[in-house]
Amino acid sequence: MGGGSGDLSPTSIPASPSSSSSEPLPRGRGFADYVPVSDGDSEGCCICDDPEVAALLDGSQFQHRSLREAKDLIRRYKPGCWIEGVGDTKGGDYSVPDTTTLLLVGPRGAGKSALVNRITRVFDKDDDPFAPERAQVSYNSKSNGTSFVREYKIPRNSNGICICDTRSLSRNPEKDFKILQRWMTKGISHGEMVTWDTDDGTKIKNLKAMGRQYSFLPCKTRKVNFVIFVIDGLSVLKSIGSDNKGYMDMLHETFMNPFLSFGDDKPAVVVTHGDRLSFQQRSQVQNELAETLAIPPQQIFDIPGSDDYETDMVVLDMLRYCIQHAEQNFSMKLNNLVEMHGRETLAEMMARLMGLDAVMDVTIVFLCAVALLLRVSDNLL
Ligand SMILES: Nc1nc2c(ncn2[C@@H]2O[C@H](COP(=O)(O)OP(=O)(O)O)[C@@H](O)[C@H]2O)c(=O)[nH]1
Ligand SMILES: [Mg+2]
Repeated sequence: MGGGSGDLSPTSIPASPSSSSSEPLPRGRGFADYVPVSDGDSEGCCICDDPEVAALLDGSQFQHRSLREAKDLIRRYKPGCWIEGVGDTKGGDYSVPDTTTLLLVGPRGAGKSALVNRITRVFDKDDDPFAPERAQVSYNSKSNGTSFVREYKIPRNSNGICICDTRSLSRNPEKDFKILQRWMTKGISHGEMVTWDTDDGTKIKNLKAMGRQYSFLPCKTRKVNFVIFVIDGLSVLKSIGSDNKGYMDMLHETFMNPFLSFGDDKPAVVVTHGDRLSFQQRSQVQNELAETLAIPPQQIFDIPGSDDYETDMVVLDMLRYCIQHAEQNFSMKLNNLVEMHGRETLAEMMARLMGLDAVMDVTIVFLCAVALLLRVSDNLL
């Protein structure tokens, strides 16, 4: 519980090295708000010969430290360690998966696969700066895009978090609903071929040939624990400026699909292509999405393709948000449910028996009265 964030404390947002080119968007409290607390001794210290202390007082060092701490928080993550028990429950009462699974959903070209690479890059910078990209990103509109479900562990070779990249939504939300419902209720597995009703015979034949290596070895089916809804900010901006509201309507209809929500928890929204928009345009897109999807701006994460401190922080902030919400929605263990419901059922049965008791008492009194009356009437006759 608490995710080990106890050693972090909120202070002001450190200045971004890229703030001149892309100012941070107005956001809620996130990782970027967390920097190590100074012990107070440094205040008033004007001359400092100790290079370590000097480095700490230097703003860029603060940035590195806060980024490192945010990364460490995700690296240390194990499913179940951020559960906040509710009612009388505690961590052990929940059915915790071996890996917390996040599902990427979004229209074609929104940047789902690019997002997998962007997230991986945040950790690769420390682990293997020359590691190749993992997900196949579409180069242009001729590309097939992603047609098979692929899971990616975050960071590479770890076990805590798994992100599932999927085929893009079609332009027909009703067709998407069927497959989304299946993933959200029955689970999703690596290598699964995703077809739409609109795919013709040739397309399906080609997909089968492309996915031949997955055919005979079905991978583990994972329960989806939270959803990341990816949206291309550029398309939103174009839609705002035009009379055709088809794109926004499609986003709204899909986002509101009840199967994508966990109780009241709607998916986290990631906005891509921010590097191709000005600061004002990014704010405009964020406001429009908050309005259309009826979610607070804090649930919208503006993650452009750019590779800078600010972007890394938002990536980590988004991961933390998703994991926290996934953990809040882990289901309870069956034996706990049986135990809890068993207790309730027992109490209910007892109450009924007590009720029966009263009925029995009344019946006995009634029968005694009848017997008495019969005897009295016998004597009289
Ligand atoms: N400039 C820019 N291009 C992006 C960004 N995200 C994705 N792209 C590009 O958009 C195209 C579609 O991305 P892709 O990840 O394949 O979309 P998907 O269909 O949702 O998986 C690719 O050419 C990406 O390089 C971004 O944030 N900024
Ligand atoms: Mg893709």
